[in-house]
Amino acid sequence: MTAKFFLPILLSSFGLAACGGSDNDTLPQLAAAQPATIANCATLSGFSFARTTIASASVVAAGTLSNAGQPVGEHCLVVGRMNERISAVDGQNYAIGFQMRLPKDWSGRFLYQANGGTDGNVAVADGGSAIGSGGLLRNGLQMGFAIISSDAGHSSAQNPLFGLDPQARLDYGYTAVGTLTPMAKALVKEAYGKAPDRSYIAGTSNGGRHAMVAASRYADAFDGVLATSPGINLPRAAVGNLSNVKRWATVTTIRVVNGLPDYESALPKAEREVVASAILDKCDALDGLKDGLVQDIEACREAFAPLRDIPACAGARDGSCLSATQKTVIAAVFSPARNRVGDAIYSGFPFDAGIVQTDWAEWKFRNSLRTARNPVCVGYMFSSPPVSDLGMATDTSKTAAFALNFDIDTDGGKIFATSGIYTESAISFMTPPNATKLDTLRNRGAKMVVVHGASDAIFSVDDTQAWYQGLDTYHRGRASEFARFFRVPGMGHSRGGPATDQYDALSALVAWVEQGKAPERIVASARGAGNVGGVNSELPAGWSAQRSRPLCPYPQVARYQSGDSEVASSFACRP
Ligand SMILES: [Ca+2]
Repeated sequence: MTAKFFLPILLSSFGLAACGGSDNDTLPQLAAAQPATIANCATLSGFSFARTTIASASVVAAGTLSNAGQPVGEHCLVVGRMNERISAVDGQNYAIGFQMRLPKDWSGRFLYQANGGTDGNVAVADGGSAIGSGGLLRNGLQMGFAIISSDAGHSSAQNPLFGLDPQARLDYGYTAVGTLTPMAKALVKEAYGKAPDRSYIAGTSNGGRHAMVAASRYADAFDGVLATSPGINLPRAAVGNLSNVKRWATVTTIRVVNGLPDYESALPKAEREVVASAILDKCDALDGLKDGLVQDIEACREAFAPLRDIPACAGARDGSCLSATQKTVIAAVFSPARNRVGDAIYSGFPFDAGIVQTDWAEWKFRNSLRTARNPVCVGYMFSSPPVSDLGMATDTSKTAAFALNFDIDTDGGKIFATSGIYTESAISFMTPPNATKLDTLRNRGAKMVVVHGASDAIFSVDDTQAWYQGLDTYHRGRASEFARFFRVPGMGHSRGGPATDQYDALSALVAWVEQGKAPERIVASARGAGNVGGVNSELPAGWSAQRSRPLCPYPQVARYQSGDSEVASSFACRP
């Protein structure tokens, strides 16, 4: 007995109490949500909350919205905004715009739908694409969630130059979630006569980042967190991507299209197929089945070497091989982006057959040129001080020049900096503080599911894997008791590619949070011909239209056992 009570004191005296969960505690089981029915939609127009304006509250009839060919049920749409203000920087009006959709028949659950991209747009609060997966068969409204969606503090017209306003930066980074959530829960209480029994946050890409940040900053507010393709280190990812433009430029064959370089000519689809074939030759069978999917990503790291295994051109490039310089460029682009002193600014990427997809090229090539993507994100939103020439907001030739001349030290270093009125660095406002120390979330019984495509070209699955490994280390090898990480072979950024990319991770999360059913696997399907959620045009010939695979919690891998090779039940999740 003495020893039992002495141990925590001893650990504490050595400073170990700061580590994650001890070895003998049991996590609390949260109670399941209970349904309720909305009392009166129209009266919600009179809802009162600090610094909140309700513009409208109106009933949306069943069938007005639909998803996967199914009508969405009757719900109440509440539109409003919070924290209206005039910026001292640009004199513009800012507010955190939102909409809430409250189903008539409510499950008792609240969902914060975290949106993607650079926000600035109140996406329909149906809990659809934000949840992740390609083509959901049921969205959040159909599942009975009361859902909020927001623009995260700026309008689409204020994209991307909202980044010059320090408060708009913070709202985009994290404070919009922190500001809206208490209001949304109060509105739910007014609508249904009780606050949400259980609360969730889910998002994809930047929305996945919002969810990861919430797990760290707002762990008391959410019982379940779903992050798909999360940009955990989004500013670093954008810098890493831009730092590779110079490399691509050395092997670009089409110098100018519509006044801009065609970076995809550095590695067009035919040559990406050569790379994918070389990867599959070495790695496809390592999971027990040659099926066009590399499940055993770790074994593939050992088995595949780009310089050795990608066919080299004897003469000129002809689409069946890569030049020696191309191979060197690929090896560099897939390696961690490093500054001049050798520090990794961003993770590397695993080699995976999904490199063939169109979306891979979008992120690696064209989004480095676009006025809405990497250059303006880094230049206006993440750099302190921001880039002073505002021309990149509208002039693609300027974004292209910024990308081609981007210096990972002098330009990239500004994401770590503060300057004048920009008192928080992008690393501070965009990334989760203490990302692996999720004691608050864990100890209250909340759960977390993270899903990432192995061929995501902008946010690396390896970055998310490194986060999960850090989480597990901090939580003494017991992270899987409250957080699980699923890799999706072949899938690109959020969806698509030669992959089984249709799955319902949100229902898996709810079952874990409310019933204690930890997800030992999540079944994912290919979206072949006839899929009502939307057909994936990039599925290889030879796959069954309904091919299914288990997504396995890291570090487990879907390994073929026996039986029909097109169905998930023929696979086991194993180390
Ligand atoms: Ca395989």
